[in-house]
Amino acid sequence: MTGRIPEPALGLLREAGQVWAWDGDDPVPIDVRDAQLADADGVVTLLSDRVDDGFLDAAPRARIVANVAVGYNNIDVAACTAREVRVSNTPGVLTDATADLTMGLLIAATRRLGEGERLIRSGTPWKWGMFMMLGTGLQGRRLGIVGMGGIGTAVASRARAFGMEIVYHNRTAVASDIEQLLEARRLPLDELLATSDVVSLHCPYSDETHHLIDAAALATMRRSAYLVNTARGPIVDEAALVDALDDGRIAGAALDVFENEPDVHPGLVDLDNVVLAPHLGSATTETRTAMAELAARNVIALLRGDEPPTPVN
Ligand code: 8YV
Repeated sequence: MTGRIPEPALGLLREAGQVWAWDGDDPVPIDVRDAQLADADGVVTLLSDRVDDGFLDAAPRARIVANVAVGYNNIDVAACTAREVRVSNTPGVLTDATADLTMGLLIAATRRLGEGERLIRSGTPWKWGMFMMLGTGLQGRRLGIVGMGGIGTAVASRARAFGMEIVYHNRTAVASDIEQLLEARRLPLDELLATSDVVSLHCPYSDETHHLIDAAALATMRRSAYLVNTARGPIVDEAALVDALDDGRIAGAALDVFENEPDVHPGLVDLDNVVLAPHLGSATTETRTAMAELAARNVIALLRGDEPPTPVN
């Protein structure tokens, strides 16, 4: 294991075999990692590990790479498949936590909670005012969801409870009973961007979605609209977003992920109309434990000769 994972998952792996886990706070040094990979039959990886040919060369015995994340853009899946190395991820168990955080960010942005916090903590004198720090209500507003998988759908059902109208963009339509339940409509991306009051990103990151939200996409959004990103940073052209926020071409943004994580574009830090969170989408004790257990179960199943429960390849 390239990093520490919650104890219940570690326990599952220890019961099943011999375990080595990097225990440092900094990323595992490459030479230490490679010395361990040399004998590993399975590897548990984190979002911060790049699993490429170099990594796989160091792990000639590995038969599975179990990523503790639903996103697996840190893994060269084709390179793994070419070497008959299985890859698994952790879908499902983090859906609610990520959808909850998305709603938190959405409300923080539209109700200016970050600005309010900073005002009070700065010691600036303030008093209640009829026109003080007015935000935007959600009732009757349109939420445009880009990527209507498990997390996008869970965000939609929460947003319905806040009285929002749902539109979505996805390669395929969601099941008609879910569409009906959410009263959701599938739209082309440009129409979704042009008509939504809040745009929330829930698609995977790939070559296809790199800078999906670029200057041109931002220009089609309403001046009163907000962008929320709890998916992956590079889906958004961060420099273009800073320009759009700076010029008031959109009203605000709330971001849990960044283009060059953990670096954050300095322009974002300077802006008041953006809420920033340090990749907390799945960060609850229960969820991280469930993710790690699922990764452990994938390794154990494969090494016992069974099909892993949540394979990617
Ligand atoms: C995690 C995530 O915080 O699952 C994902 O794809 O981005 C988050 O749930 C992270 O990946 C933990 O490694």
